[in-house]
Amino acid sequence: MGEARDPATEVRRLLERTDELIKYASNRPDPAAAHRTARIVLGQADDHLDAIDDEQVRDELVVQVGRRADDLNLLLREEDRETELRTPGPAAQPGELPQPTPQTVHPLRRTGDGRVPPNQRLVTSWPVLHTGRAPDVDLDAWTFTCTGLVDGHRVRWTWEEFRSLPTVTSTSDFHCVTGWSRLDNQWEGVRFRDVAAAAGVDDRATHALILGANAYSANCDLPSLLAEDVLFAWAHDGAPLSAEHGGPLRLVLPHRYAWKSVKWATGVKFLDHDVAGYWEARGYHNVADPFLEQRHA
Ligand SMILES: Nc1nc2c(c(=O)[nH]1)N[C@H]1C(S)=C(S)[C@@H](COP(=O)(O)O)O[C@H]1N2
Ligand SMILES: [Mo]
Repeated sequence: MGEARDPATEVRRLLERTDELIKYASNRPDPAAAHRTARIVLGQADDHLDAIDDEQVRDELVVQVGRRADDLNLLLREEDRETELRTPGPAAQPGELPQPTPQTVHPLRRTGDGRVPPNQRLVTSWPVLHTGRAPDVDLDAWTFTCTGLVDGHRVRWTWEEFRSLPTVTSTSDFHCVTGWSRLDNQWEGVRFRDVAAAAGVDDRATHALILGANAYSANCDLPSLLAEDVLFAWAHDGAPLSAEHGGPLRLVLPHRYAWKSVKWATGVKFLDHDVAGYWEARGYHNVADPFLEQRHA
């Protein structure tokens, strides 16, 4: 027996192995098998995370392990589906119920505790996650636009006008689909429902698309958006929202995976039907309830 390795070193070593397996999977006769092996290796990395004493190092590795888990689960989900298409099961007998599609097994099997959704790890730092570059926003030129089923089909506010809507604070939890959760975030902003009311939303509206910089968007049914703790926020834990976290303004939608909490929000389109947002059109779940683990479509 060699000397026990430091858990952070062990996680990094296993992450490297995972990356190699993913990188070379397409050169192998059975890429899906390589992906399944990668998921087992990643599961071993995950097993060492709790033993890391340094919180900052642990958070950083939680984020890295989570990203790979999400990538792998998405790949395996597609591969499972392709296999199913190639090998259809026996035709259902009359009266037989259709069998549910097998769910991708998450390697990081941890149950939730009522407050923390299943397969999430707590972080105390606040990771930054987004596609593309954080935009440089000039508040003097900033506008927020509601379109679709609103008064006159378009309502537009300047920053000053937007800030004159009623300000509230709300404490809520934040769950990223890649597996980290940050509890007790104190947000300051304006409730989505107050924005909707000020825009004069039509009774026919059933859904909304929240728009962000760089053509990012997320969709949600309107009743869920009208909940008390859904905010457009400009401050977090007592400090103005930084540009990397979506400042000057972001959506906070606590009861959905965090990809729906659109950063650098520029407006809302109110609709009488559902339209997929950025990630929802790329294999992620349309609803995205973290407690039901609705990660991928
Ligand atoms: N405009 C925009 N908003 C976005 C994203 C993005 O790529 N672009 N990423 C989402 C994802 S996946 C997450 S987890 C959260 C992360 O927010 P944070 O960086 O403040 O932790 O922002 C969400 N909002
Ligand atoms: Mo995320």
